[in-house]
Parts: sequence; C-alpha cells; structure tokens
Amino acid sequence: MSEYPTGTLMAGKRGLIMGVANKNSIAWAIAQQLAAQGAEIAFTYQGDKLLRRVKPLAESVGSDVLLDCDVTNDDQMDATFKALADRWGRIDFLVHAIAFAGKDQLSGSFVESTTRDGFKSALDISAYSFVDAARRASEIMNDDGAMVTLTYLGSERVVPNYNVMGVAKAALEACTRYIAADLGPRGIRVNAISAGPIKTLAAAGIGSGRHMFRFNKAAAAMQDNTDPKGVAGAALYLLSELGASCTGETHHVDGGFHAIGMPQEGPLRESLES
Ligand code: NAD
Ligand code: 0WE
Repeated sequence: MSEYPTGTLMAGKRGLIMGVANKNSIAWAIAQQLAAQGAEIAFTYQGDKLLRRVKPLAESVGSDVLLDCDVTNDDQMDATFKALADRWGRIDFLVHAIAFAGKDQLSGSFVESTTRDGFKSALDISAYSFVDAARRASEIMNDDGAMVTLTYLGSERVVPNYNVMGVAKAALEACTRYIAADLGPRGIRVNAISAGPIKTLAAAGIGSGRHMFRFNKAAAAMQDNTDPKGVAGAALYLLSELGASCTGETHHVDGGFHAIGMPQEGPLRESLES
C-alpha cells in the first residue's frame, strides 16, 4: 500500500505534524515516510474545511489524533499541546510545515508591495509559529527528540515574487539555529529542510509558476524537479537516530539547484547560446 519502504527507525516514537492540507502537502509525504518506519502521529489542521481532506489521510496511517489549530490562535495552540500531553504524556518529534503571506504581498516589486501588516502576518505565521510550537513541544518532548521545519531558497537569494516570504524564511532559518542552541543541551535537535519547488496548494496559483518549475528543472544539478520523497527521506534522517549530532542545519533537498552558479550543458545553456 505505502510507497515508502517499511522499517523500524521510528518505532515507539510519537510526534506532531503541523501543515497537512491535502495529499500533495509536503507534510503528508513526511507523515507517510515516518509512519512506514513505525511512528505514531498526531496531526493539526487549519480549520473545518481542511478536516474533510486530512481525516482520511490520518486514518490511512492509523492516526485518530486530529487537532484544529490555526497558529495565530493562542487558545488553539494551548489546546493542541494540552491534548498531546493528555493523550501521550511525552512526544518525540515535531514537524512544522506552515507558511503564509497575503496574496497581495507575493507579486511584483518587493519594496513596493510589502506592507507593515503583510510583513507582520507573514513573519508571524511563517516564522514565529515555529518558535511558539517549538517552545510548547519542548515542554513535553523526550530528551532525544527532534524538530524539523520547511524552508525555501528564497531566504538566501532573490526569487521573483517570493518577496516577504523570503524574509520570513530567512527569519525561520535563524530561529532554527537559536532554538537548536537552546534545546541542544537537552539532546533535542532542530533543523530545517530547504526544499526545491514542489506542486502543492502553497505553490499553486503563484504567478510565473510554470516558468519557475521549468527553470528549476533546467538549472538544477540533477536537471529535474524536487521529488517530495527526497524531502520525506531527509525528514526521516533528521528526526530519527540517523541524524545524531546534526542540529541547527538548513539542509537543501532541491536536486542541487542551490549549488549551481552557472547553467551546465543542457537545455538552459542551449537556449542562451542560440
Ligand atoms: P501546503 O499548502 O500543502 O501546506 C501549507 C500548510 O500551511 C497548509 O496545511 C496550511 O493549512 C498551513 N497554514 C497556513 N497558514 C496557517 C495558519 N495560520 N495556521 C495553521 N496552518 C496554516 O503546501 P506545502 O508546499 O506542503 O508547504 C509546507 C511548507 O513547505 C511551507 O512552510 C512551505 O513554505 C514549505 N516549502 C514549500 C515548497 C514548495 O515548493 N511547495 C518548497 C520549499 C518549502
Ligand atoms: O513557501 C512557499 C509558498 C508559501 C505561500 C504560498 C501562498 C499561496 C497562497 C505563502 N503564502 C501564500 N499565500 C497565498 O495567498 N513556497 C516555497 C512555494 C513558492 O511560492 C512562491 C514561489 C515558490 C517556490 C511564490 C513566488 C515565487 C516562488
């Protein structure tokens, strides 16, 4: 049934995955990979409309722990971690796969389109929410636990239209390092995965989307788009004992796109030589 090889790397481990919206979500690829290795998983979802999508997915990996949690709502954050404490007592891992900026912030000139409210809300939902979740999770996490968040290259380099989300991801990566330092003495590891573009809800409807996937495919070292299975595999590594001693890291899973400074031989190079 599962497309993920089974094993016991996560046997006896319990944790929370935040950010499944549907079967295309990166968080769902991670959930399937962790479940195939024996993890017991609780899910948060953002509002009633998404419950219909998330519930059958959760059930298919044997989970009946589904918690309504908008990360901007303190009461829902309180209730989420109280429910985990009541149900399990302790947890072993946290996956944070949440980002949002207003649509008006994600097109055209960064300096012209970034408003004070747009900036605040993008950084609140996309970066502070990891700090908040990490603090709450750390209170009930075992001392060999681990956390992972999802980021994107737009934090390090300018990607047209990514705009304030790039600033939020830069903050998220810095937060990852500071949280890693705070929780390191307890043996809790905290890392970020920088994924290449993947066709999810969050990547749909972005202007220039078709061009972006084509460009990434042409320019990447592997000359292909990012496979969510690779992202899920990296999450398994970082959340299991395989990732021992790795913390505060931003690990790129993008077909090597981040490593390239000039196009190799291939379609992109040809198009420039003609
Ligand atoms: P997705 O739309 O499936 O997931 C985004 C999730 O964020 C959704 O589940 C949504 O409900 C949740 N969310 C947004 N605002 C929220 C709020 N206020 N409270 C609670 N949840 C909220 O898309 P995805 O691509 O799987 O995104 C997951 C993560 O991966 C994001 O952090 C995104 O930035 C990151 N990422 C995506 C790509 C890509 O190309 N798809 C690449 C690199 C990194
Ligand atoms: O992190 C993201 C996207 C996150 C995201 C998506 C949306 C779409 C709907 C945040 N906020 C919103 N707000 C909405 O109203 N990615 C890494 C995917 C992505 O989004 C881009 C990209 C890439 C890659 C936007 C512009 C350019 C590139």
